[in-house]
Amino acid sequence: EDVPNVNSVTKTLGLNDPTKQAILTEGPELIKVLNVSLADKDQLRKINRSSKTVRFTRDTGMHKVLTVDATLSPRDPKAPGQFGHPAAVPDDKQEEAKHRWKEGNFNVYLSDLIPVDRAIDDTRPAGCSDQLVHNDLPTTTIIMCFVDEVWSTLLRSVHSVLNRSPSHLITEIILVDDFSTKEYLKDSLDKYMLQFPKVQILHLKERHGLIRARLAGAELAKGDVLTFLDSHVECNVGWLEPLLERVRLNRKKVACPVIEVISDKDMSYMTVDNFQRGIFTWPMNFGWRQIPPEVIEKNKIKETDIIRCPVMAGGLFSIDKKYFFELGTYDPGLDVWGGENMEISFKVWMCGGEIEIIPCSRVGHIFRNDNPYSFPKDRIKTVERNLARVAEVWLDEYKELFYGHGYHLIQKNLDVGDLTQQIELRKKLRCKSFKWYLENIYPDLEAPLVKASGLIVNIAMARCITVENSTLAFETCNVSNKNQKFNYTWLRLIKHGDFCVAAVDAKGTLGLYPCDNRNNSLKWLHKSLVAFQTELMDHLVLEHLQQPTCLEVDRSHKTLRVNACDASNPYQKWQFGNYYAE
Ligand code: UD2
Ligand code: MN
Repeated sequence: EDVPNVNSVTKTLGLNDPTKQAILTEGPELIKVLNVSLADKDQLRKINRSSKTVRFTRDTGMHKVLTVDATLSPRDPKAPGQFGHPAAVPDDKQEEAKHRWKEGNFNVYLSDLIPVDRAIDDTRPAGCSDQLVHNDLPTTTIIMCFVDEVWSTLLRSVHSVLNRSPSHLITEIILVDDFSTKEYLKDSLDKYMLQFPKVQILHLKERHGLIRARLAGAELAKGDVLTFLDSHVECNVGWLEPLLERVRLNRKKVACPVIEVISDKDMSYMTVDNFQRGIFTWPMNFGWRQIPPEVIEKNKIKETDIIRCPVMAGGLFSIDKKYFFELGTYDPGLDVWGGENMEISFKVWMCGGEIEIIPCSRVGHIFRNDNPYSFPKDRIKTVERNLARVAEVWLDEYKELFYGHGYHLIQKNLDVGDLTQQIELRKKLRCKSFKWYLENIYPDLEAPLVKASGLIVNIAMARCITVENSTLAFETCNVSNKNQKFNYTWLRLIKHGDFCVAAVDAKGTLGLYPCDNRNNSLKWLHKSLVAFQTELMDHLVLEHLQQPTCLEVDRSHKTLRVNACDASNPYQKWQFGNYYAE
């Protein structure tokens, strides 16, 4: 019993989808199930009269991804940059263009020259336009936060959403102005956006930083799904439905588009290589890594196949709103910029979700060499502090790798602030361990818990350091002797169980001390490329002392002690049994 069309009633019922099933019930009794396209008021009235309650449930049918693109026949096909082609600065405007670069750290002059609603090529892999998505996709709120964004670029971002998204799926577009200083981002922006009822602008009263600015937007969102975007993007045709389809499939899937490149120099829209995963290297630097060709071949991975990612880039993704709040959103203690992509990625994976790149969804982004806005505090310190918060909450024992690779972080004595709530949250959500994450989600990351281990052999004498009744001796090496086994940690301790090798008195006698990561007198420099003297690479250097002091064997007594370092003295050269990293 198909019923044709009605929209206004959908609204009174608080439903956004044009096609639903009407389930007619009387008390608990099911009377009838109808497929209704809710555009026909009369039909709806009839239904309402004939039953006590009208309940609407999912229409589980599917349709081909909609090719919504209001820019397909552009008003001005000859305009610069049209169709995503490169634009050029006229000769007599070179100076001006150069001058304006710093307004956004990209070619602002050209951005202003090209249409705010330009057309771009459909860069989706073959097959994407034939894919099916469900009729009852969840709705989404677009959240775009910005600080001092370039006018034309911000507008182009908004127009690309409006022009290339099925409007029934967009509940609203929330622009969060993170306390911009530019005048045009106040009244003029508000005025301009009046023509688009779906666009709301939230002007923050103080600088929140992108993390808390996104959260301010999320608090207002009414859609089922949150879709975050940067404020200098161009959404390509068919970008939205494939993202929402994944979230509909499983509300714990976090869906990211392929991020394409809008050239900072000529504003051209460029596609990127397929098969890229979001990854990180120590100390938590985000990067892209191509899936190796042999893996693609062996597993017959297609260009349109979804790619699971250890981490996301950060800027562009769709997440179920309820799930985002269940996860405790972002750590609101993260400041300004950076690290939040690591946090949300670890949180999602370790607490039951998944992060995916959806190749049929493509969004261009202007990558810039430097942030075009100011940081309230030192930029580097801000990012390091954010990352350290993430490491402290999510990395478990692996946080030593983070600090070991960013060793200066420890020396700086970073104040990461209060973490109790974040740690509580992780417990409450019963999230898995970082070890689980490494083994299951990112097995190709090298993450040895220690830098070196095993015997500590003296090169000149081929004898080994040995623990004897809680003191240290020097004996014939024997790989099966447990008393000769040590770990050299990322934090530069030489550990034997819970005890650490140390110089125990002023004479330089060697002994064991209870380990303590904060005790600098327990730290030895060894085989570290970043060490202060490369010729001492094979030495074990006590780094807390003014004068480099090295572990050595006293030739006559064959005992251990520390002494002034001497690069050519083989009695000061040591080798561990195994090395796991540089
Ligand atoms: C990437 C992400 C970005 C974010 C960042 C790490 C992409 C494409 N971009 O760097 O979204 O995850 O890594 O934190 O994945 N903004 C504010 N307030 C601020 C600072 C920035 O609102 O205090 C806005 C800014 O205007 C922009 C967005 O936040 O729209 C992201 O900043 P970005 O473009 O400088 O970051 P990006 O792309 O270098
Ligand atoms: Mn950006």
